[in-house]
Amino acid sequence: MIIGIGGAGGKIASLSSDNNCIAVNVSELELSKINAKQKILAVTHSSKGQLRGSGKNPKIGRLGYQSIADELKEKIKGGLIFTSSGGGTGNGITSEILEYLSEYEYEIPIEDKTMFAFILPYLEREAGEYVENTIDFLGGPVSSAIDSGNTGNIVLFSNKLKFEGKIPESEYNKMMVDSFNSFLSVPVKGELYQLLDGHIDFEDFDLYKTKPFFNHFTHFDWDPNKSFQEQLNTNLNALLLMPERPIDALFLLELPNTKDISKFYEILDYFAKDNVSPVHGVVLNESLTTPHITVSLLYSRKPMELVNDFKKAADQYTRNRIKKSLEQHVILQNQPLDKMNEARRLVEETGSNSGDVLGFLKRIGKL
Ligand SMILES: Nc1nc2c(ncn2[C@@H]2O[C@H](COP(=O)(O)OP(=O)(O)OP(=O)(O)O)[C@@H](O)[C@H]2O)c(=O)[nH]1
Ligand SMILES: [Mg+2]
Repeated sequence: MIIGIGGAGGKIASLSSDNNCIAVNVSELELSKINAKQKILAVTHSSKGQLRGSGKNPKIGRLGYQSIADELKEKIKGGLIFTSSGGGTGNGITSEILEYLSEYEYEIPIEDKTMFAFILPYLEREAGEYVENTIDFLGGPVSSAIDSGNTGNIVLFSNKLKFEGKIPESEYNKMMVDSFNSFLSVPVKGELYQLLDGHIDFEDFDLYKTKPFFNHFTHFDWDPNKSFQEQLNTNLNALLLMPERPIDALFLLELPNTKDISKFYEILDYFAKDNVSPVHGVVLNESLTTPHITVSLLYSRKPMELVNDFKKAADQYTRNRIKKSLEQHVILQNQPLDKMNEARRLVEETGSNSGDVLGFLKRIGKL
């Protein structure tokens, strides 16, 4: 199930599921504006918060979580959560969920893992509170959840392009959803079209989605006669934060004919430099005129690096206030990554997953 938490989360979840989602908010007013299959109102014990939201204060979101914790813990299993990182409601409630997952005593079954998509603010144009809340969120609950290995993929959307490109909110939300759908359509295409090489099915894709790393996905027309590295670098997804060197990858190559088929080995060569053997499929899609590739890179970041990525995405914009907040997080910098690698190995060893991705994709619509 797709769950949207807070203002941005609710709008984007609703759009990506054709209104077939769960919207969560402390604000009755915001909930009333969203089309969703189910609406969950969290109780804040403050009449202002109940009507208007947390007022950029994650503590209010966290308080609200207490009233809906048991219900949410069930609903998030095997689902996808959208939330912004800057406001009070989405940040507060999702922080509690991430902390619950981080501290969970048992191993979370693969089919119950939750995927997350966060919408980060643009430093240069958005309110200071949004920025500070995001730094606390990335450096705290997000990094401990990643370290615990108990989440699925985490997608880091940024509002940078929205502000720089002066793109209306509804259009930008649609761009984000379309981009996500192109990644989610990989196993559908893998089943739909004639397979020429490699193999991608729903089970492979499900397993990939449950790995506890950041996911950067993109898609572009592929020129078999040009360097893959260059093409990838110029076609990274401008809606997402930049990725690091991948620790895992997946791609689906659609060819209009079988002429250049052996060129796909060069893509494997590119990933081999990082000791990555991507899950991949090469299919025949005769409706195309040029080859098209959908690629996903999984990468891991330490908390401080994550916060730095966020800063870098906003063109190294510095403010004393931000620097101060960053300094408070320096202590987290040396957290070992071993736990993550161990989690990764465990995930890889536990084999395939039988979650209902097709149903999931149908709910998202457009596929
Ligand atoms: N891309 C995008 N960003 C949005 C949208 N709505 C809000 N945001 C961003 O989300 C952040 C604000 O968070 P909201 O989701 O509105 O806040 P909330 O979780 O409802 O929390 P409170 O309103 O403080 O209770 C800012 O960075 C906004 O730019 C949207 O529809 N699309
Ligand atoms: Mg709100």
